[in-house]
Amino acid sequence: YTPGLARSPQGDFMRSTRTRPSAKANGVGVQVEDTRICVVMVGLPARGKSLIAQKVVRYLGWLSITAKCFNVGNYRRTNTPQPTAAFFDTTNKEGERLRKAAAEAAVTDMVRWFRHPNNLIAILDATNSTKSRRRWIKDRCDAEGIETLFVESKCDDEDLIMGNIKEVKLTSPDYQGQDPEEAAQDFRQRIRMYEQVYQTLDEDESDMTYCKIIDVGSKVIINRIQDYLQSRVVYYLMNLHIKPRSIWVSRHGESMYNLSGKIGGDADLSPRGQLYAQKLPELVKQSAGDLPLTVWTSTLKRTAQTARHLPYEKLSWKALDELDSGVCDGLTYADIEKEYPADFQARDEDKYNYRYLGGESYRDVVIRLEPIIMELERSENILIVTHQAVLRCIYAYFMGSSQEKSPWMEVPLHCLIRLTPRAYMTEEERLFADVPAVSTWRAKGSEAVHQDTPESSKRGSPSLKGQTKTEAQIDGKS
Ligand code: ADP
Ligand code: FDP
Ligand code: F6P
Repeated sequence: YTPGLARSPQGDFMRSTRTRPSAKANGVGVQVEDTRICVVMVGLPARGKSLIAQKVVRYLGWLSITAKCFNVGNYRRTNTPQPTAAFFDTTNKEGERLRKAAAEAAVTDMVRWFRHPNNLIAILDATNSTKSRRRWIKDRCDAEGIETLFVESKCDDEDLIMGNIKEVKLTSPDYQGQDPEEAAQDFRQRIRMYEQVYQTLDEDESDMTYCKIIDVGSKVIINRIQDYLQSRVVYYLMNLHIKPRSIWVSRHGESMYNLSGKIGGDADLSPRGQLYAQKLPELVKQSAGDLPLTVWTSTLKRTAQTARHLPYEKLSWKALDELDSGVCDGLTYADIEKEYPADFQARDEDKYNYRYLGGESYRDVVIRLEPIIMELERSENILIVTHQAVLRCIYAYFMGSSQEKSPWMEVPLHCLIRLTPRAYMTEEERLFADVPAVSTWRAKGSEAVHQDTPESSKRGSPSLKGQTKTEAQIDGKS
């Protein structure tokens, strides 16, 4: 018997074995399938394919669905590190041979990767811009019993494409050490080479499963979406946008329960917590200026009280309520260690998967936060006032933090975190209100230190006061 580990750490979205081919329902009402899917990106260069691929991998990883991106450009760089546009001319026989070799190497590695039973979704990130190339990939996957989902990004907005080239392509290793203006012209010329042979997904390919995203999602065409995982990926893609925006997250102000070291509950703010609530509008203004914002809170009193002076539209979500600590609700960590010693230890050993008796695990919280993430992807500037565990889960989605680390992350009270999605990564900024608060953080294997948050926790990594810091380069192209 392992306290709290009622469910396999494989997770709620994973099938339990590969020998059961049909769809089945799991404990939280989410259907999972016994499928392996190769998501094949399609489109001219600088259409956001890599950005989409990396976001999908991060989203699926957050949901414990093992996914990996195979970027053909990285394979091509091993044989041709810094090609000029002429390399991509389809009349260039040697170029064609080397590009095909790179695609072969990526597909071979991908097929090998799929042999591991936990590996479910691969993204083959290349232009895959001709019908013959796509047919070849489909045949390779069919032979291995791997489903294919073609995802095309089609966009002809010349200004947007030039903007994309300047934003991401000039820093590519392909152009390292080169003059930016010449590099931009060469990349534009590279795109022209692809334009000569590019074939958009069309009726001839109606036997294929595909999703065609036109003009950054203003129109989406889907064909033959077959199962749960495919529709999940497509639904996610339909919600993405690229408008510049930020997401601000804060824990509620210090509560009376925080002061006494108790977990859970629905306590009021302490006097210091109320002071944070008063200072929050100024802190937000300092970071967001006059940007329009919507505030999301949980349904618990301490978040509503924290948000009450904020002059923005507010929405409260049950899904943002704190991790349910079940029979331990209202106890201190010291009480739990005394009354439920085996549980206390089990939680330390595997905090992400440990489920409180009659309560939740971090894994459970991630599952219930999924609609919040989807809504966040659709939205623009949002400020979320929530709780320690929930904030860690939302942060983990944006920063790609691991399941081992994220439940232990230190998030001091009275601190506002700004997350700004950029191409291939999320930028982080932390701002502290000058209002002391108790520390609710407990390091793995230690006693809870029931004292005010020390200044060092605000200064040391990753809490750079008021400075911009990139926490994680999410699976960036090398
Ligand atoms: P590709 O892999 O197609 O060469 P990248 O992913 O490297 O392109 O390009 C990233 C850039 O594309 C970013 O500036 C991002 O804002 C932009 N972008 C993201 N999604 C789309 C889309 N659906 N259509 C056009 N541009 C997009
Ligand atoms: P990437 O932007 O990912 O670097 O520029 C287009 C490019 O990808 C090349 O670097 C890469 O060699 C090629 O696409 C891979 O796609 P194809 O195999 O379809 O040419
Ligand atoms: O102590 C504040 C609190 O939000 C509790 O209500 C909750 O149980 C706890 O933090 C979650 O943090 P951890 O998972 O580190 O115990």
